[in-house]
Amino acid sequence: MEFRKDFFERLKTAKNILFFTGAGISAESGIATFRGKDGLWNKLKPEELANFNAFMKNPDMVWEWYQYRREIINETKPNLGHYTIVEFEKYFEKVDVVTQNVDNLHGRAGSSSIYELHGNIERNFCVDCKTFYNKEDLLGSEKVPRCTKCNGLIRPDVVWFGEMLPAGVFEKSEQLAMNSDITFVVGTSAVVYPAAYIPISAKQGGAYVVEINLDGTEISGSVDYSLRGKSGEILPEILNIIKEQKGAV
Ligand code: BJW
Ligand code: ZN
Repeated sequence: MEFRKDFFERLKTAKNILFFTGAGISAESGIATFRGKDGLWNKLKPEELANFNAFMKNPDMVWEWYQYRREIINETKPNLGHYTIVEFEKYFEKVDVVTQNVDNLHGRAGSSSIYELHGNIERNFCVDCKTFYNKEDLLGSEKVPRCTKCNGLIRPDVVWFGEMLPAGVFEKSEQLAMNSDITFVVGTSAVVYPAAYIPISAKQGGAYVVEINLDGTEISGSVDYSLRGKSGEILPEILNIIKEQKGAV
C-alpha cells in the first residue's frame, strides 16, 4: 500500500503516539463487534443486556451472556494488530493505548500503557459492597454469583449505558489525545460517547488523526487520513514504513 506523503512526513517527526481502539481491532481474533452486519447487537438488544436495570431485572441472563463472551476471549489470542501496536514502542518516545474494549487483548499482547474506558471483562465486583473478584474466583458460574461478604449480586466490571466511565480515565485519555502527535483511531464506529470525543480532542490539540477501519464511520470526514482495510494488515504495513524511516531494516 502507498501511503500519502503528509502522513509519511508526520511519521518521521512524531514522538507521542496514541492508539484509540474499538471492537474492530479484536475482530481478527474472532471476537464479534457490536454493530454492523455480524455485530453482537444485530441479534441481541443492547438495552436488554448492557445497562444496570437490565442486570437487576434479569441478572442470570446478563451474567450468562458475559460468561459466554469470557469463554470466547479466554480461548482466543491477540492478533497482529495488537502485537504491532506493542512494536511501535520501539520506535517512538511515548506510545499509549486508549481502548473501549473490555477484552484485555492489548494487555495480553504486552502494551505497556493502556487506558480502559469501558472496564475489563476479566474483573467483577459486588454491586452492594464493591468488593472485587477476578475471573478465576468465578469460573464456571453459570448463574450470577453472590458476594461472599454481603451476599450482593456480582457484576462484570464493565461500563454499561448510562454509567460513568472509571474515575479519571477519560480525562487522562483526553489529555493524551491532545498531546499526541499522531492519533490512530482503529476499529471503532465512534458512536459511543464520551469515548468518541477522543479523536475530536486529538484534532483540537493539533494531532494528525489517522483512521483505520474496514468501512467509513461517523468521523471519516473529519480525520486527516482515512485508511480502509483490516487493522491486522494495515498496522504492520505502517510499521514497515517506520522501520525503513528509522533505518531498522
Ligand atoms: C474493523 C475490523 C477490522 C471490524 N479492522 N476495523 C445521545 C448522544 C450522545 C450520547 C448519548 C446519547 N444518548 C445516550 C448517550 C450516552 C451513551 C451513548 O453514547 N449512547 C450512544 C450510543 C447514542 N453513553 C453512555 O451511556 C456512556 N456513559 C455516559 O455517557 O455517562 C454519563 C452519564 C451518566 C448517567 C446518565 C447519563 C449519562 C457509557 C457508554 C458505555 C458503553 N458500553 C459498551 C458496552 C461495554 C460492556 C460490554 O462489552 O458488554 O461499550 S457499548 C459498546 O460500544 C462497548 C464498546 O466499547 C462501545 C463502542 O463500540 P465500538 O468499539 O466502536 O464497536 P462497533 O461494533 O460499534 O464498531 C466496530 C468497528 O470496527 C466498525 O466500524 C467496523 O467497521 C470496524 N471493524 N472489523 C478494522 N478487522
Ligand atoms: Zn458484597
